[in-house]
Amino acid sequence: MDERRIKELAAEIRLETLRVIHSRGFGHVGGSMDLADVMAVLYGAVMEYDPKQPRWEDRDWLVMSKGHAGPVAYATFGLMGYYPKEEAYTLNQPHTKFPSHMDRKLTPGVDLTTGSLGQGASTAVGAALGNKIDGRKSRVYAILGDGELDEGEIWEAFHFAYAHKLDNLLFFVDKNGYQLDGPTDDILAHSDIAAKCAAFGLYTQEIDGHDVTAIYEAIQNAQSKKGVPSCIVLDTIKGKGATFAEPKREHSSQPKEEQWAEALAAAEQALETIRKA
Ligand SMILES: Cc1ncc(C[n+]2csc(CCOP(=O)(O)OP(=O)(O)O)c2C)c(N)n1
Repeated sequence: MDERRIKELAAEIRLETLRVIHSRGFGHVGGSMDLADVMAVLYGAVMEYDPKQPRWEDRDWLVMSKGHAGPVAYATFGLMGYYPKEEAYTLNQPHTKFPSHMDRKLTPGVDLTTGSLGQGASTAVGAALGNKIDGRKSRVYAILGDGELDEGEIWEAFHFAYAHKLDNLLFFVDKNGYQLDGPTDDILAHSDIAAKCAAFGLYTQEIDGHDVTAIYEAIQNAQSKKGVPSCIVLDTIKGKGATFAEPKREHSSQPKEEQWAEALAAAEQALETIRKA
């Protein structure tokens, strides 16, 4: 992996994610911005896909089970060439192809529809099982939120994935410590998430979710394990890189125009700094 390029891509994704949400004026900044690094590694260095053929049968799949993180996916897909990135500056407008939650029938690059938390884990399991039955090498990557783990369906999906030895399936848990109503520990504490995932039979690692090299190496390590599904718990900061959202770990934000200007300028600066390094 070209670490410098992937860090640059992550900064591009952060800037683009802000631009996408800015086009609507408000939205799910927190849980989108914290995924820029894992999206950069997946789309810049790991996944097999063809932006000109989004439904290519041998592609790897992404299931954004926390479907409210649509903006970071739309930014990534635009940057990777699925469509001109400016098309996503219609976020959640009437007749847009870019709804706030992700819809496989509307947006090129979206493999499965999500938004009702928990369901993405099950559909990811189905996609991984289907690819195995069809003899495809395709891998399925599913991104879950730590608040989303409150859904019992997630644990059923883990159980099924283990029992069916789905080693073509990798779950990420975005452990940012917050959900919609506040800190995850105050709402339904999970204790040690990685230990729980491991107890369900997933080969589990926990890493800094903003360290692109650690993410890449953990994915390689996971993929070397045969006969077992994997999980990577990403320790992240909700709102990472959005000046108005990060300090308060905001879930959704509706900043004033001057706050948008400050955030966009900071994200541009962060990108410039990486480009000049
Ligand atoms: C089944 C279901 N219940 C409730 C919601 C409303 N909701 C949207 S986002 C959210 C919080 C999710 O928290 P988390 O998974 O930690 O996401 P993150 O903090 O990473 O954005 C909730 C409760 C939903 N989308 N689906």
